[in-house]
Amino acid sequence: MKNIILAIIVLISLTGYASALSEVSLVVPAQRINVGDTFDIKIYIDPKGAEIAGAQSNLLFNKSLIRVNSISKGNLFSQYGASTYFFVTKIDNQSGVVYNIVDVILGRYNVTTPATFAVVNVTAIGTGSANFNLSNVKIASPEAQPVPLSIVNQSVNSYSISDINGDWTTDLMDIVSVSQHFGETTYYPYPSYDANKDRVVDILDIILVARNII
Ligand SMILES: [Ca+2]
Ligand SMILES: [Ca+2]
Repeated sequence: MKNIILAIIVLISLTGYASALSEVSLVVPAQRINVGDTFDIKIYIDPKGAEIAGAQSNLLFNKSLIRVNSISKGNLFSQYGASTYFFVTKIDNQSGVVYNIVDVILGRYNVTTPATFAVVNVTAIGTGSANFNLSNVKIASPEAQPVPLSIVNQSVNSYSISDINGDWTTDLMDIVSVSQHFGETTYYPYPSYDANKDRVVDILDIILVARNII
């Protein structure tokens, strides 16, 4: 009996010390992205039970594929009603870096519930696989101590509108792909074969492909 109690005490102690790392992750759209599309990427923070009061991060992106339009504050640190101070030092589309996305709670409060830290509005300007990487990420406890964390980066494929089957070229196979759905009605998020996203697959979609085939 004594051993069992001891084992339970040890187990509780271990659980207490083995706190999970806070996780900072990028969330990208589920729908297909074409060149010219503007969309949001979210920086999401799950404190995994830790009390946190502020965070900072850079965001690296492929400057030939992505243009960053704006960064807006998420609800992570204000979700319990606290005021926060949010700022971004610089959006550098020439270098492909957003410097210092920062948000901090005003007053001696903290949050423990996962939520969006910041929303990055971007436009796809080229075709290819665009990587998004967080760097210099720091999360602060209310006692101004660093909170151990892990990072989950993401990438987004950006296609030409005429590359219906997503194989990075526009050819007759893309016309075949549209023809197989000809006459169908579509719904959001629109499939690639409704190239102009007007809810019907017709000659207008075929033309968007055909004019890119020599
Ligand atoms: Ca193709
Ligand atoms: Ca259409």
